[in-house]
Amino acid sequence: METVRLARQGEIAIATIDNPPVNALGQALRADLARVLSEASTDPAVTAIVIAAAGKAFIAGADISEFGKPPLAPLLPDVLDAIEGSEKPVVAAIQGVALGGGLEVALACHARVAAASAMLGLPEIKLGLIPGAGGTQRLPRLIGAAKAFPMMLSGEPVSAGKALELGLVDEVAGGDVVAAAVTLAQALVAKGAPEPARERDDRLTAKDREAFEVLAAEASLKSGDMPNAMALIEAVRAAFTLSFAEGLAAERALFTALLADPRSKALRYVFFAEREIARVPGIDSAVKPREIARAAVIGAGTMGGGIAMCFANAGIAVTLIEQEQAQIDNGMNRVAAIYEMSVTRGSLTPAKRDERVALITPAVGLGAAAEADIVIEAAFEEMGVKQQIFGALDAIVKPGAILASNTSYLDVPTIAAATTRPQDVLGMHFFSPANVMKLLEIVRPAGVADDAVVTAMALGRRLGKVPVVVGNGFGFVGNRMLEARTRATERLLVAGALPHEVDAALTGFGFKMGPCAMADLAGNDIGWRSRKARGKTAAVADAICEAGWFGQKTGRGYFLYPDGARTGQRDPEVEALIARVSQEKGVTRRSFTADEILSRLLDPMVNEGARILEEGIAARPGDIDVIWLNGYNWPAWRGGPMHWADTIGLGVIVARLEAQAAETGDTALEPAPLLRRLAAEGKGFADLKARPV
Ligand code: 3H9
Repeated sequence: METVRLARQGEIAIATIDNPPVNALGQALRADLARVLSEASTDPAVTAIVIAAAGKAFIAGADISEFGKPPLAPLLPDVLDAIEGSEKPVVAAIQGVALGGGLEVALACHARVAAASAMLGLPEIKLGLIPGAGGTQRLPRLIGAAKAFPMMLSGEPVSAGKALELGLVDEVAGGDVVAAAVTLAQALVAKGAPEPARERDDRLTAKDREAFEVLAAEASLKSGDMPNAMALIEAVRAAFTLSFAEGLAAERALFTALLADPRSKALRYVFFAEREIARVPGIDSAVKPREIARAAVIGAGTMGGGIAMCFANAGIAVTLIEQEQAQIDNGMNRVAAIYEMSVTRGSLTPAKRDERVALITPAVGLGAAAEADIVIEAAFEEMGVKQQIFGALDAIVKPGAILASNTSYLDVPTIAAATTRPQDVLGMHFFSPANVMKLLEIVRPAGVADDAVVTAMALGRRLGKVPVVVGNGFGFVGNRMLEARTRATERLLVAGALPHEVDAALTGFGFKMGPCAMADLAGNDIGWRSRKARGKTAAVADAICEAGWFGQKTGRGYFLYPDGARTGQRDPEVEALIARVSQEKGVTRRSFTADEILSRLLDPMVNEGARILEEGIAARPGDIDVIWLNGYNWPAWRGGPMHWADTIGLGVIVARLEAQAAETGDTALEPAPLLRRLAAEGKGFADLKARPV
């Protein structure tokens, strides 16, 4: 099928790109574009060419799925060279998004017209790359490096209006963008083609270079673990120091090297994993969501209030319900205070705040949930409480309403059993703070209707979340794996590591926080209570709680937080306490390297992830990775725990787990059968097929 259609409007040829879903520049499109342009160039009846596109995007960039495979001709830089070298003016008619290679196509044209709603950007940096088809050379020539560099460094697209202001487009079309591009093309024919970007150097002044170098120095300080910021600096600098052709070659070499970098591979893997979650194995893609116009949230604590804010922020009316007036007043005050903070910080206007607060109706008593299309229960995490609420809701809410529990650990079918409508009951596990965190685990118990799951997914997206469908099972996916890491932390502390060493290994890996600082922030008493309820112990963590050291809120936990400090300091008393625990257990403490600590923290998580896949609690390894990236701050450039394990090699992970299991006698560390099988077959998690949860 042809991906570019050629039509004529008088003497102007219009090449319309049509390569759904987003006009990515795969090989077929590159070849068709090159062929159509050559046809139009050689047609004596044609005086100018407009490149337009059908669908929601002008062009979303290079086809990311082709990266890492042998390059197929024609290469994009060569197609762009032909466009720019055309003797007949070529005008881009940009509607929707022009991203990456898509914007580079437009930059190679002799002029650009954008629809008012268009967005233009070079987001390659977010994939661990830099523009690779002339973006780093043409954009500085068009708008100056001091403006081009920040656009490429942030990867954020700009609006058509902003693009006009920058000089990136020549015109913003009031009406039809193709018609405007045709008119501009005619005007260019009349006055002779303008200089192509590659021949311009009027913007690359000494002053521009100076301003760029200041920005480059700032950026190199912040570039952290990503090598592509440095490559971007080098490529943009080449626009000043090298000829256009040499600059292009330098850019291409940097781009190609980055393609092979594991950090870029991980980011590209994440791009597709985050889109894959929308396909729920076992549910027909034709199943339609139910309509959600009004919601109710039960429980106005921190979690319930945060969830109500998610609805209000998305423009959906929500009733926030408590048992007593004083509780709902407190809850509404908390919500108001959070909105107020956003106003103070300047991220929300007072008018928007009022709009959002007005969407939240406070109420006392479950009766207020009667008209809701979805009810999310965020009450106390105790089965009896949840069952009572769901039983009562069953008699109140209208038929077809979805009943969701925001439980973090409890058995959803048992909650559903309190109703006469298990087909409408599922879990929607938000993460704290609910109005900020992106992750949403949607728990799909046996017996729930497919359209209820699809509704929860669609709603999650409306709320700006990353919704992942998971199976029912203690702690679902994220918290179950977190528990494996928490147990690993305890083992390390008993064996000889200290809290700051454990945390440093994880922050060195790329996490914002280590497990000890995270426990101190969340409150050590939470885990303590949950362990007690399940008859479990953790000698160090229990001893810290018995001393009353619950974390930041008490000024000390694994670390000391003097005068309300938010960053902890080493605490000699805690370290002595840990040494005492080791002694009581008859353990001779030894030191651990950061690498040893890392493998002891992460390998058990991977093992738990393998069990989760085996039990059908997660549909795909990628789903687990998306959960850890969006709910637990796993560094994106490491691709998530399952991807990370694949990069290490499952055989290595199996051997390390076996050694740990033998050393500690902990059978939970025995490699999961799935992990063993994949390792024995020389495969990775990436080789697994999706299965229904
Ligand atoms: C680049 O251009 C390098 C060049 O400088 C140099 C080259 C030599 N490729 O996100 P959605 C698929 S690097 C392949 O759900 P939305 C996506 O997987 C590239 N596939 O829709 C999904 O497939 P499926 C620079 C792509 O409306 C479907 O399209 N460009 C690509 O929420 C719909 O996507 C970027 O980084 C692609 N480039 O958002 C832009 N893009 O339905 C990346 C999308 O099978 N793309 N797909 O799951 C985006 O930011 C968003 O997809 C976009 C649409 C805003 C376009």
